[in-house]
Amino acid sequence: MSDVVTLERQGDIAVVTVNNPPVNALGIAVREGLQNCFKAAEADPEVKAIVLVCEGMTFMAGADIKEFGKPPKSPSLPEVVAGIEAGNKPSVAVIHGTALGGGLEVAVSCHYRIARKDAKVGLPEVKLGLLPGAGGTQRLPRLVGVPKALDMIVSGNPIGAPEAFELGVVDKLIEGDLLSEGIAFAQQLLMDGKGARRTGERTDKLEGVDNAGAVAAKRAEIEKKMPGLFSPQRCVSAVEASFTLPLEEGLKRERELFGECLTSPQRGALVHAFFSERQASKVDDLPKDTPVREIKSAGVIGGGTMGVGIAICFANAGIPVKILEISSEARDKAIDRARDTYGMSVKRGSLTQDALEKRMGLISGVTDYADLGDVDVVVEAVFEEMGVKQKVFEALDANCKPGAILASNTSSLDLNKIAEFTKRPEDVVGLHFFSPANVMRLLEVVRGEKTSNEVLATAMAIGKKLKKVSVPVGVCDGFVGNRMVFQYGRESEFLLEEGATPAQVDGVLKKFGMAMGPFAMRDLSGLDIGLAIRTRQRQTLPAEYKLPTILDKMAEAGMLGQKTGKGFYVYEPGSRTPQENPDLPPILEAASKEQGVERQQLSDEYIIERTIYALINEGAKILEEGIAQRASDIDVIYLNGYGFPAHQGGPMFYADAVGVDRVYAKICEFHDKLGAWWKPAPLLEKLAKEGRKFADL
Ligand code: T1G
Repeated sequence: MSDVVTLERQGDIAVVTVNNPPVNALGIAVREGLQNCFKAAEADPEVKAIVLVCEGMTFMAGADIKEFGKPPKSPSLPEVVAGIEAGNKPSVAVIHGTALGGGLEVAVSCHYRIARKDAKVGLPEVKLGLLPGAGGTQRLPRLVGVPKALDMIVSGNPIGAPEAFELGVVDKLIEGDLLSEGIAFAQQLLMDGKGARRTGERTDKLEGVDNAGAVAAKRAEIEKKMPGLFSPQRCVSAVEASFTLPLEEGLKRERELFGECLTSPQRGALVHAFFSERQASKVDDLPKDTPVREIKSAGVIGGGTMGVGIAICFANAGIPVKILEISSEARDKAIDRARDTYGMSVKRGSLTQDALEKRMGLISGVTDYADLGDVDVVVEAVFEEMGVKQKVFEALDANCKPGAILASNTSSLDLNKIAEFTKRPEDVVGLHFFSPANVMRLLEVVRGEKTSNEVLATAMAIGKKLKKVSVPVGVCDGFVGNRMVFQYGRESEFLLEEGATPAQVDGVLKKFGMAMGPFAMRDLSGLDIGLAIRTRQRQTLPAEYKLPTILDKMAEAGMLGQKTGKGFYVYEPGSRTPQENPDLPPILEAASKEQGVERQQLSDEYIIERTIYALINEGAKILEEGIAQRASDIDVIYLNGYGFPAHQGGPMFYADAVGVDRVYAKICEFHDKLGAWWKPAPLLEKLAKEGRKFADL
């Protein structure tokens, strides 16, 4: 027997135990162990029933993702689950934690399932560019029906054990010891004379429902919501086989479709995104035993949208938080804003009224810095102006207890300068949230020159506690995300001067997979923000760094985006639907004329190269300056903060996919044609010349 799967007999019950930390992934050793143990239990005449249980934090959480792309090793998971289902002795899976992907497929190949009430079950393969490849697309519909199976498999989202019980995936909800509950359930089966109940043989849930209609509806939904993705439609085709083919044929069809997904480039990108997100939380030069300060309470300075969003993050994590505002009116407004924000979640059904009251109970308002004397961390979210930051940090320095973490939410100001406003620069760190802070998962953790290891480790721990994707970054203008998005936005505007329209540029980038085009994004955030940065840059940048003039012209014409009903697009009152702005063409033509540029038709490929390669070039500079630890960290920032499509892996992964040499050659061409902004990053040149990738760094 392998040591990750063991078999022991308790009376006439065989107990198969999996112990493969951290998530009992179904690597080859586990698959071999399961196959051998179930075979041995079947062959043992003393054994009347089999219980499958896992040690550690969770039931099996799926295939071992690290094995993807490597030569397959027998037994395959489909073979293992087929053997389990074929067994003649009743088998019981005892689920805790998260039975995901192959883990749930093993569970549904068992004849019965019991689960801890707080457990979750799901088939998230689609999030990795795959589909359930060990019978999940054939067996889950037999348990929950085709419509629900389609929802679960195409969304990839898990469901809680109570819902799984209602649906019939789970036969009993338990609260006690996993093994005892499993043995008791198996003994009850034997007492009741219940034997093997093979999921693959159950067809009642497939009958009397318009399965074909459900398939057609799901296909239409995918076409509308995720047109660029490769695996969702194949998930549907696999589920379709569950009611159009006998089980064996359906399983064969599933394997064919799984194979198509396994070799798709999207699988590589999505698996890269999965592991990169976990890697990003590791700070390479931080000693493993760095102490982490305990965070039992928090303070937020500023009760605007950002400040309230940050306060909600702490309350959601169960941490009491005080919002400081300059007056009692502003303080009360901030509390009302928090309540309204939660109220919208209650309206949407994603939060109960009880939970709202519980979380609001953790949020209070203060007007005096002295009231923050007891908190463990303070995050300031005040106006982006150094003078204002100075006043705030001097006050924090004078009032906060020794050891309190003093964090700035600044998105572009120099954190090192902010730290110097205090006598404790080692306790100052940047926590750059993305708006809306209580929704966006990304958190840039900005490490100042003097930020101590302990404060950095604690800041990363705060990010994890707030369920953020925390990425450590260095200090520079815009850190990583905004520094790169500036290049992308500027190039987008230059394209308008060269002949493109906002709709064309936005359309091409939406087709590439971006959540929003750059101009729709600018209209949403407000053109005045970009203009303020542009004005500052005009004063500081050398002359050879030309800037587009369209924003200035639009601002002069009062076109500031959605807030004025007119920007790159026009918006009907109360509507966010962008429509063509008839007053824009003259402004674009004037800008082209002023820049001496002949307007022309631009290709989609050229638009992608001018915008996405600008991200890549800046990302390479960020890496060589040490502002980001890894190329994959930059990908994580772009995937989680800027709507970059996960199925493209992130800007640096995309550069590797296109070919660093090809990207470098194109950037050299742009440098010759367009000047200083396109000076190739030396790292890009080095990689191109050495035939290496960003992934090789
Ligand atoms: N394979 C390998 N390593 C995995 C893994 C997996 N499936 N899941 C997690 N890890 C590692 C992870 O990289 C990290 O490593 C550590 O475990 C803790 O993870 C045939 C083909 C289970 C909800 O998609 O969703 O089955 O950084 O930090 O926040 O049809 O991990 O410590 O070195 O995320 O508590 C389907 C993916 C696979 C589940 C736990 N299964 N995992 O979250 O911990 S495809 C999944 C998760 C499949 C079959 C198909 C989460 C979690 P390190 P963590 P967590």
